[in-house]
This record gives sequence, C-alpha cells and structure tokens, in this order.
Amino acid sequence: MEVLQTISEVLQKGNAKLVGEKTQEALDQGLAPAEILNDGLLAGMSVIGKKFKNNEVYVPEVLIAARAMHAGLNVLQPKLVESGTKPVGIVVLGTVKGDVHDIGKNLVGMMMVGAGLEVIDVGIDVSKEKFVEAVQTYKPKILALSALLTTTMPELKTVIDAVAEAGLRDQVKIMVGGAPVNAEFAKEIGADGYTPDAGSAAELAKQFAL
Ligand code: B1M
Repeated sequence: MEVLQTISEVLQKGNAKLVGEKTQEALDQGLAPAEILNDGLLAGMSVIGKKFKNNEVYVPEVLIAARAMHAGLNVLQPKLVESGTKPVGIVVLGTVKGDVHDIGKNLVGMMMVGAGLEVIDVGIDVSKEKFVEAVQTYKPKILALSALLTTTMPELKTVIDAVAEAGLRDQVKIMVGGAPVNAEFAKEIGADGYTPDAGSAAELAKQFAL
C-alpha cells in the first residue's frame, strides 16, 4: 500500500507534520489502525533502529524520528483505544529508572486503554520509590514496567523487590516487557507476567484485572 510506504519514509526523515497527515490519509482510505501502525509507523522506526545500530544515524536523528512517530500515534490513538467499556481495573505503567524510551510504553498504554483498563502513566526514568508511591496511591491491580536497554533490565527486579519490601507485593500483579526482556528473565526476577508486544500486554493485563 503506497501510503504506508510513504508513512515509513517520512517518519525516517523525521517529518512529524507529514507523518500525522499521511496517517490520517491512511485512516481515511479505510486502512486498519493496526496495519498503519505495523506496516507504516513501526516499519519506519525499525529502519531507523537498524541504521542507529550501524552508526548510520545518530541520537538527534533518532529523536526526530521518534517525535514523528508520536505525531502518527496521536492520530491513531482514538482508533486504537476505542472500546466503549467501563474500566475493568487500574494499571500503573512506566519506564524504569535510567531509561527514557517511551514509544513502546505509550503503545502498551494505548492498547490497555483499548482493552478497557484505566492507565496511570507515571512516565519515563521512574525510580523504584516513585513506582512504590504510585502503587500506594492508586492501588492498581497491575503494575506494568517497561525497559528498553540491557543496562536497565536489572532495574525491573529492583522495582519488584521494592514493591515487596513495601509490603505491597500480594496486592498487585507485576508485568514486565521491552525489547531486551524475555519470559525467562521475567520469571527469574519474580514478575507475574511478560509479553513481547503491546497487544498481548493488554490481553494479559485484562486477564489479571478480571
Ligand atoms: Co535507544 N536504543 N538509546 N533511543 N533506541 C535502542 C533500544 C537500541 C536497541 C538501538 C540499537 O542499538 N539498535 C539500543 C539498546 C541496546 C541494548 O541495550 N540492547 C539503544 C541505545 C543503546 C540507546 C542509548 C544508550 C544511545 C546512546 O545515547 N548512546 C540511549 C539511552 C537513553 C536512555 O534511555 N537513558 C538511547 C536513546 C534513544 C533516543 C532518546 C534517541 C530514542 C528514544 C525516544 C523515545 O522513546 N521517545 C531512542 C530510540 C527511538 C531507539 C530505537 C531506535 C527505537 C525504540 C522504539 O521506540 N521502538 C531502538 C532500536 C529499536 O528498537 N529498533 C533503540 C518502537 C517501539 C514500539 O518498540 O519500545 O520495543 P519497543 O516496544 C515494543 C515491545 O518492546 C513491547 O511492546 C512495544 C510495542 O509492541 N513492550 C512491552 C515495551 N514495553 C513493554 C511493556 C510490557 C509489555 C511489552 O509489559 C509491561
């Protein structure tokens, strides 16, 4: 589909305005939000990711592409979250300390809202203390933690341990995810669940909430 290829290309160039417009155009053409997300926005971000790894682009270009990605996500958001149901439970969601990646976390949040959950997004670079405080304040059924760097993966365990030390571990299911995380690691650190992508994260959270 031509418009999806265009979305991918303009995202790679970091043109946020055009990404937003082309995402709207794709919706107007009747394309499914998931298709626009996967074959347009994420396809473009994946090319940027590979170039970043190979030192063909650097942090500024990646940041600009990420901003363009957000412009597309903003257009898609109402479609991704359409659910019309009452919230089935509260989720506290955040990216762990030392990690500023938020695109995947935001997608997880959108899909969870779409699955009928109320999401309290506590942001990026979130300390264990702030996560514990959020669990105490909002009394969520689920605490959802994202980590995108191998160097911040240990922070997932730090948060789980802090929740346990605060005497809250029995009150909340803890889910972890992010590109370097896998099911084995999740089990090792005592998480209740791991999923590889935003859609399955929303499904699992809903199961935990019901
Ligand atoms: Co960063 N970065 N980055 N980066 N960056 C990666 C992650 C990297 C893989 C790039 C590479 O080398 N190929 C690499 C990590 C290597 C590693 O540790 N193994 C990397 C690095 C090294 C870094 C820096 C250290 C670079 C530097 O400064 N030298 C630095 C670290 C900054 C920090 O956090 N302290 C850095 C900085 C940045 C930017 C700020 C420039 C920017 C982030 C902007 C932003 O998020 N607002 C950035 C970006 C954009 C990327 C890449 C290119 C794209 C990440 C992304 O958004 N992907 C990334 C390379 C790549 O992934 N190809 C890379 C799209 C997103 C939808 O996918 O986040 O994986 P993802 O989320 C998925 C799943 O993982 C899952 O669902 C999502 C959707 O399906 N998921 C969950 C996520 N959280 C979940 C939680 C769940 C369940 C599923 O349950 C709770």
